[in-house]
Amino acid sequence: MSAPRRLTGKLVIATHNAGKLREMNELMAPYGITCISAGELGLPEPEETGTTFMANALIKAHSAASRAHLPALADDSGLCVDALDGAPGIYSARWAGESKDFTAAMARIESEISAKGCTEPHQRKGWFISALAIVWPDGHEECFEGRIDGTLVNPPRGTAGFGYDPIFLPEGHERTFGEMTSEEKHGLPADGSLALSHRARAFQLLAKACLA
Ligand code: ITT
Repeated sequence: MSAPRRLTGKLVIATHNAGKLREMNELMAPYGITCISAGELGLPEPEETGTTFMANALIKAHSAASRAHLPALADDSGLCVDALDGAPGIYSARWAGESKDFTAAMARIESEISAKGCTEPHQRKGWFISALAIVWPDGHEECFEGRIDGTLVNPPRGTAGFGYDPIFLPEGHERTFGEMTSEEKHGLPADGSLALSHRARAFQLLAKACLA
């Protein structure tokens, strides 16, 4: 196996999700890479036809890299609920519909798990996954995945973050992602220990492999 390819110069952040874009910009900030968003370049949103998080991350990164003629980083992520056999999973964005209504998507999760009688914390387990793919214009790919386990709370708590953050209580913590600062949710510990969020954990692997 060859060594991972290093990232230098400019990088397209291939997302149209403002919350993810902010987190990815914050994660990249210390590394001296010039980040340009898919929105700034007017890139289209490709159809996510994959059946896994990584397949969809690769679809988005290939689409952006070939159009922008630059390396592109995409994230495909989502919330998986144990009691719902892993749903919404890769359909996490789609559960919020065209209007991106995550209040409704969180209410749907709550109604589906309460219909199954899941009231105790141990019956309300879930996990976030982030699949990160970097694709270069010549088609080279580097892939990384991060996961954080937790419990789903009701009612939702906090207004920070985005998406499903207000219902996700990461294991070992007393505040949801929606109640945490961005530094607490996805900051990279200076001592190199494991970061908290799924995206930060995937990014730690990416940084080790592809950033100086
Ligand atoms: P792009 O494809 O343009 O990146 P998207 O929102 O469609 O944006 P996904 O297909 O990966 O992205 O959908 C993942 C959804 O899962 C996303 O819309 C969020 O609602 C949710 N999600 C992912 N990471 C999250 C996080 O850190 N906190 C809260 N919700 C998250």
